Amino acid sequence: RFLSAIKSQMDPVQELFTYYRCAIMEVETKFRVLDEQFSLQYDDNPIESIKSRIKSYDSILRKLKRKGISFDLDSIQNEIFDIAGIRVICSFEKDIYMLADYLLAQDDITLIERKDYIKNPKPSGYRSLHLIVEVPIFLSTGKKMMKVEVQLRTIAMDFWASLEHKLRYKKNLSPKQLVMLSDEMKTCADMTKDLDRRMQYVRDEMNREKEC
Ligand code: 0O2
Repeated sequence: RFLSAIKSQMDPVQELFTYYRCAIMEVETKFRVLDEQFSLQYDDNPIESIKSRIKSYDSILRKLKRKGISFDLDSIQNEIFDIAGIRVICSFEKDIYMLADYLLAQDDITLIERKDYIKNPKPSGYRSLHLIVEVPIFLSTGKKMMKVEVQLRTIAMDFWASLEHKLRYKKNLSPKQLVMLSDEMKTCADMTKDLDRRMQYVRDEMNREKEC
């Protein structure tokens, strides 16, 4: 009886997770279509790679607790916007803004929130463009609107964020080591910013030469 009680609670959650997976498929396809089109038209792929994930159940519970929100399906859908997450990795910073503009111009996409941590990096040094969008998924029962978080970054920003994310969860560091390594990561963040700017410059110059 205990198991069936848990199962009856889990089933609606599993159903919701399935809808989020469908929403990821929809948005991911939109990015893949744009990448294909650019490849055909300009012989250039703006997207280096795409990573998608559904937020783990534990991580959702932790976030609800942190925000002081009770656990129910409505709260999950209305308060947690990053259950479905897509990370789009580009080589160049300008491509991030171009892809974001093309995605948001599509008439079935609604922008809920935009956070530009490239123009306004976080104190940690974190840079990425975050978009919370709403996208319809079409089920046998009708249309359902789902929220998806899109994180757009360059390869350099992603490289930095992956290591910094690991640093956050390292438990065996002394406070002194943590401060020292966080400072080092801030220096690395400045270096990735400079690298992105210089790589963009080289690409712009190459394209200008092509046009002449
Ligand atoms: P995971 O495991 O990456 O999914 P909100 O969602 O608005 O309630 P918040 O924290 O203000 O809460 O959202 P924010 O900062 O716009 O985006 C949160 C996500 O961005 C994080 O997800 C990270 O993926 C990424 N992020 C934000 N700041 C940093 C940072 O300083 N370093 C790194 N490495 N990543 C960052 P989660 O929830 O941490 O989990």
